[in-house]
Amino acid sequence: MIEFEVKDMTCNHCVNTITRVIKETVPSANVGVDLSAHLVRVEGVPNADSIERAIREVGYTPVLKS
Ligand SMILES: [Cu+2]
Repeated sequence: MIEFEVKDMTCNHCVNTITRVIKETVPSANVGVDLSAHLVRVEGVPNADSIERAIREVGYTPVLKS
């Protein structure tokens, strides 16, 4: 499981945008979001890099948590 903190994810619109772009990047990914904690959890992706890049490309600032 990969986990990002995305502090500028602040509402359901952000959640929808981020979830969509992750699914566009890896259609089989499982995405879980905790909006109040600003956390995005992704399962089923080969590495964090492409997901991190995709989230940045739609305007957010993900920080990979280990
Ligand atoms: Cu928002």
